Amino acid sequence: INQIGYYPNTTKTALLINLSAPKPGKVQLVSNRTKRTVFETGLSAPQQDGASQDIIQTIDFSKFNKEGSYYLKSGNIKSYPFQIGKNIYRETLSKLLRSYYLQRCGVGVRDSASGVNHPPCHLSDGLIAHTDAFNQGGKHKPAIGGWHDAGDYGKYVGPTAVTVGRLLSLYEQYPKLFSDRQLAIPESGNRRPDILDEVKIGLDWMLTMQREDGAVYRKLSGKEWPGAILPHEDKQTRYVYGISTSETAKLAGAMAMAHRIYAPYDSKLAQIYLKAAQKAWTFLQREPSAKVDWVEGDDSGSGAYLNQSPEGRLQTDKNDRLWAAAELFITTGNSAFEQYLVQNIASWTYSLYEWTDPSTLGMTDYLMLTGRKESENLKQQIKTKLLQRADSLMQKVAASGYRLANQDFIWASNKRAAEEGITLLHAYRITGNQNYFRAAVDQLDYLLGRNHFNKSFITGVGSNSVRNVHHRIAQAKKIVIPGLMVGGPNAKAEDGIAPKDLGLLSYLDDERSYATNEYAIDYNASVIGLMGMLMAQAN
Ligand code: 9MR
Ligand code: ZN
Repeated sequence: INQIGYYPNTTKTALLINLSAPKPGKVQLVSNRTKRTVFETGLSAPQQDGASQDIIQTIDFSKFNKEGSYYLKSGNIKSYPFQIGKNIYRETLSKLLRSYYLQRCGVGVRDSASGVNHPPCHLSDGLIAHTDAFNQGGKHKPAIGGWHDAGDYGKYVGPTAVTVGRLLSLYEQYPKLFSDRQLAIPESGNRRPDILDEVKIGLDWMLTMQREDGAVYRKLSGKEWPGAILPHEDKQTRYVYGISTSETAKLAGAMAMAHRIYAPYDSKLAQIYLKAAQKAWTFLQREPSAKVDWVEGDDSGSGAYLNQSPEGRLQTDKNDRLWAAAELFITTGNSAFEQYLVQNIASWTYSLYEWTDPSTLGMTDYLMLTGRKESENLKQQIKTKLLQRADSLMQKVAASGYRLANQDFIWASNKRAAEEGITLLHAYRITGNQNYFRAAVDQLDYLLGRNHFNKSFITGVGSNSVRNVHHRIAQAKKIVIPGLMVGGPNAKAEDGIAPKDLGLLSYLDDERSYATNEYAIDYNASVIGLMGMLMAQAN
């Protein structure tokens, strides 16, 4: 089951997996309060799921729509309890969002609710790598603040930018999901929605990674991966690596969005964001092809986050530039940016939103936010590509026992499930076709427990959720930090801990499994995006 629950007026399915005969014929939906059966339904014929080899039978209780707390019963098998209700995700959404506060760097975090507790960390960030003798001297580039990327303490412009982009886009589409005092963070009570206070942490750190000429450094980290220590105990020298046109373009996209979204609250700040975006774009005009300053060894103590070919060159930054151009057009109305889109749309494919390619966010924003008649042609092309993508996802969902739109069981497959769900919801919004909506629900059902492991992939959410996340603070403190989504099944299992080559089954709830059981800021952003869009469109 989805361990949180189901909306009253849409699809509700649970799965029975790998039952040995004899299979029970009927399934009862039982009220938790009265212990009475309130609904009875059958089981589908067994279907084998290709990605796991599991034999799956579906329980469909969509017809039942009364709010309340229930469980499912089939012979002597009982499910965890779950809700049917209109507001099932409210608390979970806040939990997911609040995780960013716990990732803050450069400040002390004292949080009794989660047990995260450490003094200010990484206060010397950072030294520009390769400026002179790598270990002595070097130019200082103050870049304190921001969020630790994941279970590690690196800070990276790529994932920060796509995180900010996903969260701001959700806010921009559905501001009513958010409010001041929603997250109990230090800024709560300042009359600005807490989500904007939290996203500002990421934005302001990205500003520090920009050079005077507009170019942006890629990342900030030490040369060695720290052990399971608290962040303030990580005393190694931290370096600023870069410059890259990819990160420069991603910063432009995020800052252009930030300008229009923060303007009603703080016009001075909004101006700073716009200037940063424009400066970045100006730099890109001077550097029309993809370029990165990268030296062997740069990635020794941090994630590579490099869209790199074997020769060490950036493959492309075109999709980053598209995101930037779209957001700059929406923000400024300057037709030069729209022209850039017109020139590049033919070769563009609608793909999955991630740090290697954030272009779909720009294109869907353009679809939603551009009202002019002159834009119809471009919008039509974006729509066509989006719906092609959505229809290919629908085929994957139909062929999958777990009804999964993402069949790439690689690093961060859970994030991919969430992002494909978002694409399906865009298709639903455009067409009104309920099938897309239902398939999007399927993706969240999977993440929240309707899967092989009978486990919710988000800590502290659901009756049986992942606990042993690869996360240095959690490991050092021996705590479970709530509201973190882990990467999930990854057949390559690069950590050598989770089982390899098992598709959907290549996953282990083990803190050593960084390739399947780590959390990252951009994973949470994707599931927040999916959940928030569902919440806004469900009722
Ligand atoms: O999420 C990232 C994934 O897309 C990459 O394939 C993988 C390998 O480079 O790295 C993942 O990001 C990790 C990063 O490298 C370091 N910080 C933790 C991130 C989550 O595991
Ligand atoms: Zn830190």
